[in-house]
Amino acid sequence: MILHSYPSSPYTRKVHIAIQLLGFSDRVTVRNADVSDPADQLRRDNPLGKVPALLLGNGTSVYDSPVILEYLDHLAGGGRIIPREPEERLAVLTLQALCDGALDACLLIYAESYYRTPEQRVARWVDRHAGKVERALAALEATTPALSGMPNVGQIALACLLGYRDFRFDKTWRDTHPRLHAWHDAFAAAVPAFAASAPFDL
Ligand SMILES: N[C@@H](CCC(=O)N[C@@H](CS)C(=O)NCC(=O)O)C(=O)O
Repeated sequence: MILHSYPSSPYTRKVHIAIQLLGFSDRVTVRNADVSDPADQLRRDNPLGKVPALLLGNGTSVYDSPVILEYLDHLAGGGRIIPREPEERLAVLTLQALCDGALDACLLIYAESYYRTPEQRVARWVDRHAGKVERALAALEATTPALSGMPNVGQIALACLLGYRDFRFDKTWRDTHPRLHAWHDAFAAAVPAFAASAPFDL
């Protein structure tokens, strides 16, 4: 399998963590895609031109990160990082959706500062997305998931969300969300793949 990846992408980090947790590192070749290059192989394998995308041995490709994690769980026999039991499964997938949605908002806020000059930036747009992140973190602080055994996709997404806050934003979330702070540090200690996939800019 070939994983179209990028080292600063939090969604790609989710996939790297799952690959390591499930023992698939030897079966996946990682390549860094150039999301800006129309000729990059990424756009052939994912018309959206987004990482992560996983090209399978049979030539089909799988994206986006929740779908790739679902595929990896299936490949590992199922029920490893996505619970089989419907109620638990729904809760875990909803946790993943909340964290991915907060990440989407973080990326939009970052893009506003990356692509636009200070004069072009729209405070109302940034505030709207900052509100999503704020509400998501407040909800997560109130219902921090228990951590024991194999992490599930919701917990993986939560770790990547908090890691992305550390990477692209200030670290004030740690002071304002003490339970999430403790949870993040416990996850980092329990899951070596988290530190191994720490984001960086190329
Ligand atoms: N919902 C997608 C989001 C993927 C995504 O937004 N990836 C970003 C990198 S962090 C990307 O490839 N952006 C390039 C672009 O949109 O052109 C997922 O979970 O995989």
